[in-house]
Amino acid sequence: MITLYGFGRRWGLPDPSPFVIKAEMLLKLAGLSYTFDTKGFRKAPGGKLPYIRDGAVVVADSTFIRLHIEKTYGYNFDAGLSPAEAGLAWSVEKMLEDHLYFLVMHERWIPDANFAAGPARFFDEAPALLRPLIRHMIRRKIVKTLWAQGTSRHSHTQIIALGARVFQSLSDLLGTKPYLMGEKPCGADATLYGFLSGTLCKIFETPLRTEVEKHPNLVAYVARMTQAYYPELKA
Ligand SMILES: N[C@@H](CCC(=O)N[C@@H](CS)C(=O)NCC(=O)O)C(=O)O
Repeated sequence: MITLYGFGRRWGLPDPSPFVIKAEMLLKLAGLSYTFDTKGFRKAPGGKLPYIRDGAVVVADSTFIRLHIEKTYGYNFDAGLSPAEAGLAWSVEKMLEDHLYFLVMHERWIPDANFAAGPARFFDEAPALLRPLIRHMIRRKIVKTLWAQGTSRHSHTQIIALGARVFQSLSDLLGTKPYLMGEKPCGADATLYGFLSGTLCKIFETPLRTEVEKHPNLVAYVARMTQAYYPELKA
């Protein structure tokens, strides 16, 4: 039995982390049984979620989880795609993970109201006296990350403009297809769903969400995926 370690259901999402949603979606798409464990963060290899335990094997990072599933269970997430289509799907995935991720992170962690409504709540269980300090320290780490990566060197208008371009390209790519590359979900759909559902999350006030909402096909995609894979969550 596989154990998936994530943060857990929050904010009306399968998980606050798009990478955890991706990993869970990959397990679902491959039809593998798994249990979801929300207590694994302290033991996370590399200090990040998601990771999985599969028997004696521990695999960290959503992309390596995908490779593990492909190798160990012989599941081809991109079956039926041409090499060019699979290459495009992989590129879209990496645009989301290595570009959009930081725009979303900015919107969740930097505006005070969004931080208070979302990430600050991660530390609600910390001892009351230490809680403000822990919140401050972790937020400072994110501020440094966003500066080093470059996103917070842009104005807010520029950050939203970058996001708008991402959503326009995703909407154009998806078109009227049910899934990113056609009639059935491929590997990158796991990632696309993780990021779009996270950006549409209603607890955050951000123009990034408005930019997604300008594209009815993206909104419908998230509703369709939620209905199909997380019927317990309201679409
Ligand atoms: N490349 C990793 C990224 C995972 C990741 O960035 N996880 C974040 C949550 S979205 C995390 O666990 N951060 C905790 C930390 O940095 O302390 C993957 O694909 O799994």
